[in-house]
Amino acid sequence: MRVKFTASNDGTYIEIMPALLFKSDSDPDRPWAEALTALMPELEVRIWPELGDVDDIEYALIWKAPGDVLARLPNLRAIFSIGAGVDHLIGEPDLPAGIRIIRMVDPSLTVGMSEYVIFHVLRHHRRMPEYEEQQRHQRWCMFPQRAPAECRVGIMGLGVLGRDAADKLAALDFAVAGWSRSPKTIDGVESFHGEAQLKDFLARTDILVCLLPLTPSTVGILNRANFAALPKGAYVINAARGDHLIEVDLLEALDSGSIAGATLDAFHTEPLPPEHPFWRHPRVTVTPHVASMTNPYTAAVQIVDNIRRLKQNQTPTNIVDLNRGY
Ligand code: NDP
Ligand code: OXD
Repeated sequence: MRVKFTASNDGTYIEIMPALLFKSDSDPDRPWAEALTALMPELEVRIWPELGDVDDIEYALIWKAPGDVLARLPNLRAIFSIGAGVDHLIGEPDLPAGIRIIRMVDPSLTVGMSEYVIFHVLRHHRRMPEYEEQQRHQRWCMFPQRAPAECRVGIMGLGVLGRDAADKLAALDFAVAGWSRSPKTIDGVESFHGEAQLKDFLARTDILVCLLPLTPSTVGILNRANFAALPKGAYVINAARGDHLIEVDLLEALDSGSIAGATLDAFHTEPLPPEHPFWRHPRVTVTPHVASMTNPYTAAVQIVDNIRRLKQNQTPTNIVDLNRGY
């Protein structure tokens, strides 16, 4: 790390903080600059494309920045992802080698995701789309209601987000299981792991929730073979990435009745093109990649904490393992 000093008013020398570059086409820059400098007033936040002297920039906070933007920063030490997912970075061909990538772990992002998952699980479980359809026809008909303990929710991915959603659904009395790469022991949640246990996990799942990172081993995991392993009439919630889903396989499974319906928050092409069949499908609920959103005012805490760690040559938290891809 380079340390620069400047003369202060009282004649002493104070250290100049390196700068952080912010770049995102979808997140407003002002709240981020405000939130970061409230916690670390000496941090200079530069907003793309105003790079200034690139030698000063040691940190980048980004969402979907082309790798060549980062390759222009000779003294870059860490890249902070505005989102929990880092697939937007890892696939970048010009990403400078050897720079640590730090993913977003933020309490309000976690709460927001659990809220989304619980809402869509309950909406399906309590048959709300059917009651809404009835209301449109002034029809009064009571459907049988299953207890939550009879409804088996299966969460793919038991990381920061999947674990929180699993705990909260279990507290609501749902029969919850999770599937991850490594085994887990979680009170009230049945744990499955690895390729070998995937089919058993799917076979016991009435509502499948995808909260996996997008990596070469999870791309296309919501596919025909895995839909066929679910009980007939299962429901699918994809709150992770569009490329987890083979869209035509879902449309086929919906048409055949093997899948009863789906809530989809992320898509292969975003925004979802107007002609896409998901928009008009009666059993598909579309949300525009809003399952959970990073709140700058809470998320800035971990970024500033990690900048402090880096300055003190300590290991930052939430570093992405580039071999695993998450
Ligand atoms: P984590 O890295 O904390 O957790 C990932 C989980 O997935 C871990 O349990 C991991 O297993 C498991 N996993 C990874 N690869 C495999 C595999 N091949 N087979 C089985 N399990 C696997 O991620 P988060 O919980 O923080 O976030 C998950 C994803 O949610 C993000 O990557 C992002 O894409 C998405 N997201 C979407 C948002 C939206 O608004 N739509 C908002 C925020 C996030 P193990 O525990 O064994 O390592
Ligand atoms: C994320 C997202 O990864 O918002 O955080 O998609």
